[in-house]
Amino acid sequence: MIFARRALLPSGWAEDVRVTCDGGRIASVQVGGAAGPGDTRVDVLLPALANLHSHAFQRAMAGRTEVRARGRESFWTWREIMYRFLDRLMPEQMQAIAAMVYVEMQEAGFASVGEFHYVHHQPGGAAYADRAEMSARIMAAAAETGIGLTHLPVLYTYGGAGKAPLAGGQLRFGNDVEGFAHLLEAVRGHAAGMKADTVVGIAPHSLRATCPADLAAALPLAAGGPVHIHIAEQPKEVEDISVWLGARPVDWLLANAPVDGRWCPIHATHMTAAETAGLARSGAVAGLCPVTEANLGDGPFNGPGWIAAGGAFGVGSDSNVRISMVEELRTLEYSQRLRDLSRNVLVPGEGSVGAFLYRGAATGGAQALGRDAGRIEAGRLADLVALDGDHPALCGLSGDQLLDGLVFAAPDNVVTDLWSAGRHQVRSGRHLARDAVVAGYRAAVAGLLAG
Ligand code: NGQ
Ligand code: ZN
Repeated sequence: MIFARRALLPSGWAEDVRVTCDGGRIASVQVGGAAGPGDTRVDVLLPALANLHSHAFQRAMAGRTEVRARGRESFWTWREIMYRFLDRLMPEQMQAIAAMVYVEMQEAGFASVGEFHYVHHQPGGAAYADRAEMSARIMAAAAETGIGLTHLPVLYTYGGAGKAPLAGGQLRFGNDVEGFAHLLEAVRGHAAGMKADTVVGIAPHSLRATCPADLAAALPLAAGGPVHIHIAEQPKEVEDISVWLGARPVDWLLANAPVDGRWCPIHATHMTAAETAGLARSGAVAGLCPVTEANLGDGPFNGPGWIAAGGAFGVGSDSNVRISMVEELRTLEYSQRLRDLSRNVLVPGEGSVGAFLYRGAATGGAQALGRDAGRIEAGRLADLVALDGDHPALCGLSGDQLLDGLVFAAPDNVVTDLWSAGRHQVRSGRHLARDAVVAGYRAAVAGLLAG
């Protein structure tokens, strides 16, 4: 049971709110009552966000790709380094790194993660004895940390647009559709042993890593679950797809795939006005990763166009170079201000930017992960985060202004408590498994460096 001095409910802000949970879900929400004995007392209670896009292993590359040298200045040269890095990664290292990432996510205020997972095979491309060995490692990390997992095994068949062959580090990703179906079967077998809020979806990596026929054949394998795909992140990708398929990536997708509310196009950075409106109206959730998009030099999202068309959105930490819920939302808005030479861009009409971004990312992120969460109301998963409203960054703020303080002024450590489907993993700002997970992470990084 949780007793909050203030809580953000679907109807708005409320005071003295008691939330009871049962089986990972919110059982009741009572407003204006008193705390019960043994209640966890918190100050500000919010629906916790989903982190809708993560490649956990990339966390261990943070700080290793920021030196400028000739041939090291683009997304594509970053990707070369990333491929070399992952080519040494062993299953136990994958697990240790993912556990660290999930601890950091929960401490930052994310209750769940969409793990967009493509390192399936051994270096060189041979399958592990258990085809889903690496997925099982991701699940073990989720189980150890208690984060809510939406696992998104990736279909990655080709090395580039026009069915180019896989090369180098990409060999670890490779599956044809038949191999992918086998992988999914094994993944679902492992997932059956996980907590009930675990979700399995699919992720055709990008249009360049699949082809029209394979994409059509793979989509039914989602079986009603989420479908995530990288799209239009870099200008070169837009050019390559336009040359190959005769249309820009988002135009092509809208014309050739049944894009709807189960879909989460990741990045969607380089879109025309018509693509922006069309994709927004499809009901798909834009999977925005503002910190990584800044780090990789992708460009700013067309926020005003997306919002004008009523588009849903959520945020993810993608490369995990930095894991911070507040920085994702902050960077999203600041990317718009820097481009438009304007203030308070991401809100329809008039109103609080922090409140619009937070509420939108809460419901959009949950939708993208196939998670019945994003609002504090009976029946939903208990994905909850508590903040210290007395923190210097927040004291004196209330109502939606508190969310403006959170998004624009607060450090991560305003988070005091976090529950993932009712699992109370962060208390007094610290994840319960932090010490053991940090030790495992340090050992994994040392092992990678020694290799
Ligand atoms: C990824 N990252 O899947 O991690 C990609 C690079 C690729 C971003 N698109 C790999 N930011 O494109 O093949
Ligand atoms: Zn990605």
